[in-house]
Amino acid sequence: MKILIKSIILCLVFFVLSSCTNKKTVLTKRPNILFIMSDDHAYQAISAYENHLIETPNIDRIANEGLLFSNACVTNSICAPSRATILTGKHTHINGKIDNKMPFDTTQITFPQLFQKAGYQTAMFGKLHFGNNPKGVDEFMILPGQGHYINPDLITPRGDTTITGYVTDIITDLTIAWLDKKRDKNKPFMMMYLHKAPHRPWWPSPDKFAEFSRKTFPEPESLFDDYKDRGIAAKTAEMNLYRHMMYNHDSKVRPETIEEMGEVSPVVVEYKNGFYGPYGRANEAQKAKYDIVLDSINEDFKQHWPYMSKIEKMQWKYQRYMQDYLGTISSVDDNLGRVLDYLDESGLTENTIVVYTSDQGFYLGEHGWFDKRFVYDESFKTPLLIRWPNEIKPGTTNDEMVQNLDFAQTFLDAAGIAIPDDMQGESLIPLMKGDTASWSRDAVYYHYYEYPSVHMVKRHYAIVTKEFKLVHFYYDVDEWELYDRLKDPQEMNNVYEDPEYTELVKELHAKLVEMRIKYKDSPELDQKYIELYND
Ligand code: SGN
Ligand code: CA
Repeated sequence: MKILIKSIILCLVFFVLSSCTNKKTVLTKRPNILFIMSDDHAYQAISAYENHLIETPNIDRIANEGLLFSNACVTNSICAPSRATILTGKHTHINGKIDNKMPFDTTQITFPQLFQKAGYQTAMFGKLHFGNNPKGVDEFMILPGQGHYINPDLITPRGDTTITGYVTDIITDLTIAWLDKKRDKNKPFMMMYLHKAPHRPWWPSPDKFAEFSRKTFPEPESLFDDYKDRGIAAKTAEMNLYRHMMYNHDSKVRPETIEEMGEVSPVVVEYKNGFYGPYGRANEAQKAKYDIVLDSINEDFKQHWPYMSKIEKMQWKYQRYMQDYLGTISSVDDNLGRVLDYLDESGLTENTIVVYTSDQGFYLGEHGWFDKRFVYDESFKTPLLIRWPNEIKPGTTNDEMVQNLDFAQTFLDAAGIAIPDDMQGESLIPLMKGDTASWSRDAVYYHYYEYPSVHMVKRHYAIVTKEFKLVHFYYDVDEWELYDRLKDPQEMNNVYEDPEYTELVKELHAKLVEMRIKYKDSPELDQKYIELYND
């Protein structure tokens, strides 16, 4: 009898304990998601990818403690379309946000709405650059449009406000404050922490401006590319450092210096009348700090520019560009460190998926360019680093063709939320857990539209595998390009007409047709978007 009672009690204790544990498992199982995205951050400027330009120890931490995707890419290498793809899990020809100008149909479902509905707490801080306020977020403070580096204005559900300081620090302060003080600690969260940096015109904080303006950076091999073995699109794009990068707006030569020196070109003419980009927003104390560095840049320019050859001008602009671009990234990295430390200190690290990415890549002087848009690697690829303790093996790398198209499904899958049937990507969870065998995708689809427009990159679509890239510039030209990604990683030779590749070209053409059908793109849609754009 005693034994029976004892076992009943034991059973009861076990039952109570196990039901408690179960409950706890259910609660803690739903992971938090911290989605971190910067704007125009090239993978060449993350030391986990390449370390010839900058050390980014905090971004690298995500890869060291998690996974780095070496072939991550976007569907359309420009800001708002990339964001629309991320939010909807659909290609831009389906969600309609084909370029930065076309409005987004806000009746479409975006993934934060699904998280909110599923009981997640949702928040967004920083640069959305989408044309609309976000849906499905409990709390947001976003920059209007491109936003400002200095003393940024912010849109909030309670009205607009302006905060004094440097944008990257401010976005981080807001993010940490929400995590620490405002969220309901009994619920999982999905947080979007979105940087403006390192977007043009690349304005660092005063201390990084001082630090980085003293550095010299190695030049890329293709800085003086003459686009000889490429098509018309590469030859006519307006993003060459020598020809199109502005001395005042981009390189921070003062309008007064330009006035004084006479024929300095190219410059943005209206800046001559006193307005000077982010500097114009700075208060006197901030200006005083920037002035110290601006004085020395301008002095150097006055002394050397009149005697510089074309090559030296290109080199001078490249150094100025890298100093400022990388200076802004150094702030992103420091601030990310603050967030990762906060997760550690508050015990959130273990159950939080941390994702670092950019809305697309960027040219850092490769092919003589800045900006993005092309399907050529530096802007087609985007950084993607993910940490998920106990699920992702630390220090792993994956080279599958994954896209920003996959993010929504990945996050929903991780949270156990049903994935809408019409999303067009795939969950990356199997790859994140090391299961490459079940991954069947061997090619991705790309389509860029915004033309004619700033930088004049012609419309094109493409199919890209790990080995090859077949591209069609189809708008006011009809040109095909093929790159052998393994033999020619810098994409200097279009081998479309090379007889050695005839068979492969045929195969890729057929595959591209299949792919356009699979993703529901078509010549009719191409035409529709040309007409809408020209309206
Ligand atoms: C601005 C930039 C361009 C940039 C576009 C789109 N010029 O027009 O260089 O390509 O934004 O960028 S600037 O003089 O205003 O800096 S995107 O990230 O929004 O797509
Ligand atoms: Ca961008």
